[in-house]
Amino acid sequence: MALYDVFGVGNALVDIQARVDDALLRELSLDKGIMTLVDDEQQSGVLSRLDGRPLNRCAGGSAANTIVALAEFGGSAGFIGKVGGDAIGEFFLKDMSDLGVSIQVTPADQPTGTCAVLITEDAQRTMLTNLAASTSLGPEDIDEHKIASSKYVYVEGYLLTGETTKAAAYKAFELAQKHNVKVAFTASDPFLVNLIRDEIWDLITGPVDLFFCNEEEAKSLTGETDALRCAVKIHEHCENVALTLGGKGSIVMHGGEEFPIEGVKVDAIDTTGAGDMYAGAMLYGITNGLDWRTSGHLASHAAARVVAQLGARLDRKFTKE
Ligand code: 26A
Repeated sequence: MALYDVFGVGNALVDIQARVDDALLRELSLDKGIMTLVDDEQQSGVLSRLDGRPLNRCAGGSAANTIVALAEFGGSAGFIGKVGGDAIGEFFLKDMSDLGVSIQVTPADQPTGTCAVLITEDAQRTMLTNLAASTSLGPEDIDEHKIASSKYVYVEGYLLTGETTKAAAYKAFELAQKHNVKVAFTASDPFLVNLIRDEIWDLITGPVDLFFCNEEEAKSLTGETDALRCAVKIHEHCENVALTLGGKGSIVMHGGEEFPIEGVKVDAIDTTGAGDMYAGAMLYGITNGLDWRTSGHLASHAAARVVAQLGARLDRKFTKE
């Protein structure tokens, strides 16, 4: 009997969210809707520009959000990541464990990573990520027993951007295969697909049992212009595919069958974490006896709800800065 439905491996970040106007993005020379990597100094500079605005803080990181979603649905979930031995790191640990996530985090010498999430009127999120301690997650941090005790291991594509975090990801794949644990993987970001397209093909043809991607990532990966053709092409290589289409719903592929999942209409407030929530709800469904179509519906509804509120979680309680 598996102890955990899903064990996630990812960057442990604390999100600091603020609502901003387009003018501030222009002043900071930021392209709207994308993620930019920053260092300590740049992050402090951006955060100081947010002085006086209400800021919300919560444990973030893409895979961590997915794991939290799964825990919120009542699934048994665990997470492996790396924080610094600082107050922000403690905040991350407490925030995750309060939600019932079994967490295995080895403290690093660097400060805990942060993500400034700037939310504009049009519900888009622009992220500045200072990975800091997260970058030192390595293969030695991947606990074989935890992986072996799970139904699925969930790995974020973002890990493939760093040398040691990439080795950690491959260690997780290797241990999952050794113990017959399934692997779910998310493409994470269109920039990543452009950067390592061939490697992503190798992964989805190899260890990955369930692949999550959005429309932009799928198009970049396959070179197709039609979402369904993208899904079919990916499914030729990968057992299970969940391709999200934003407000238009999603396409789930399983066993040669295609399940189109219609979108759920909402007044969008903040798209942060919509894809993470989708993956969390989907993984909850398939590890708790729901079929693929039903899991897809659950995921679409959960993602729509998260878009209709601030932050990456359902019914979240914010901690004021
Ligand atoms: C390697 N990078 C850039 C990242 C991230 C990240 N999670 C992992 N690695 N940059 C931003 N995030 C997280 O994405 C979530 C929304 O999907 C943010 O913490 C945010 O909660």
